[in-house]
Amino acid sequence: MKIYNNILKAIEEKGAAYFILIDPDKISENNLSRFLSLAEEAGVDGFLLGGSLLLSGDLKSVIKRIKEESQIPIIIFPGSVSQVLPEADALLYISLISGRNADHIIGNHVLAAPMIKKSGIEPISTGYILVESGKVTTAEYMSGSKPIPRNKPEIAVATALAAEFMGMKMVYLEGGSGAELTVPNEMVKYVSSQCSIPVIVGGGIRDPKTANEKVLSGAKVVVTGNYFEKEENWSLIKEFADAIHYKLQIKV
Ligand code: 1GP
Repeated sequence: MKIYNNILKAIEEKGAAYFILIDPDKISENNLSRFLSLAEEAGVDGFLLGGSLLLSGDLKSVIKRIKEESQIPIIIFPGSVSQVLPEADALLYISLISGRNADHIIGNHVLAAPMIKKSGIEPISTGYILVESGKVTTAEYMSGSKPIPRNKPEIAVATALAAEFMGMKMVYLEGGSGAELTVPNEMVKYVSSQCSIPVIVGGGIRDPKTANEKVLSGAKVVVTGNYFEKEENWSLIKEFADAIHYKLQIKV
């Protein structure tokens, strides 16, 4: 429970936590050191690693590099059972509860459970909810599941409550990586007001203002991925972190 407790602590102290999703296919290992030190300086709370589809990236070696050069926790964001790697600090044990595909709700979890037990990696049970975001995303296509319509926040609330009642520790409202449209603020607000577990929001967040809107709507963890795949954007990591860590700004 160490990493989960650290996330709760970050939420308590900063208002919300900030995770950056690193796609091992896209990160350039040459400049990784600079990226890591910028993330460290900005106070990033965690790196998510993994994805629905990995082509050439070597997840294990990227984790090793990050561990050598950074203190930021590494949380696996598994697209498949093969991404359960003991080198990471924790793993989002995601159950795709907006879909009705049993493999993504429990089947893969059964396959992964003995590996998790053996490795000692911390599983963080998370209800994963895909939200319609303008176009078909990789997560939607690869999982073969329909996202919740944008104008149906009540379905998102009912699904998130089911996750909470099943004992899951967090709920992830996901627009999908590279989403055209982010999860609507109204949906984030409604789900956050009804659920007592932390709500993670990600997908298509490309500026600090939007990140700030998500936390003001009640998100407790904000995830960005695509935006920092371009090195010219790295100078903005701190601005994103400050927009998310809104409690720290109030104190100053
Ligand atoms: C995907 O929510 C994350 O799982 C991040 O999305 O790459 O669009 O920032 P982006």
